[in-house]
Amino acid sequence: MEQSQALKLVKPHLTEGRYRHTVGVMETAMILAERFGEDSKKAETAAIFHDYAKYRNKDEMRDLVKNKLSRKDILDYGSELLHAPCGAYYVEHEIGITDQNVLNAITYHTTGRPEMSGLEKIIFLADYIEPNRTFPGVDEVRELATRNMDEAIILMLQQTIAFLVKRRQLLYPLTLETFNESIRKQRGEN
Ligand code: DGI
Ligand code: FE
Ligand code: FE
Repeated sequence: MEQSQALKLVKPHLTEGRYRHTVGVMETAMILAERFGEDSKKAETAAIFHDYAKYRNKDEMRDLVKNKLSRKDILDYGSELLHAPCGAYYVEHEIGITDQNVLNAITYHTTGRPEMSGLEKIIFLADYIEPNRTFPGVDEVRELATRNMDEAIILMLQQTIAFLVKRRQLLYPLTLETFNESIRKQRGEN
């Protein structure tokens, strides 16, 4: 699908600020794809639709994860996590995207997962470092992302988990598994 066409389809689902974020994720993801030898067209598509369900009805999404997506466990960790797996479902069924790697990149963009594909890593990271993000520590992750995607992801997970702990938010087990696996892999490589 043409970039302009995809952006036109996602726009009515987002606020103005969220649309700006989406364009930032798209541009960042395409740069990362070039840099790390991944398919930049898939990165573009996954990025454009990654937050497609951000503002969907929460009860509808709770019903969807419970009954259609077999991800019932997500319901115990607050409502912020719903938009990722539900977004992939809606994008498949409403937009007609069928590429499983693109759909997985959307499903896992908030938590990551162990053994992510290159495309999944790119969307996970681009969502965090796109130019409109201003969290403390984001520049260090941006710097690492210029040369080592796995190191950038470790720092991003470290900061995200610390942020959640500080606010006494529940940690979703998959977020922790992603972190643990990244650390194990890094140790194996050193
Ligand atoms: O949708 P975005 O704002 O662009 O970014 P995102 O999809 O990464 O969502 C960020 C939100 O997800 C943020 O409010 C923190 C939350 N989150 C990420 N990992 C976890 C989590 N929330 C809980 N409770 N547990 C997690 O492990
Ligand atoms: Fe998101
Ligand atoms: Fe996002």
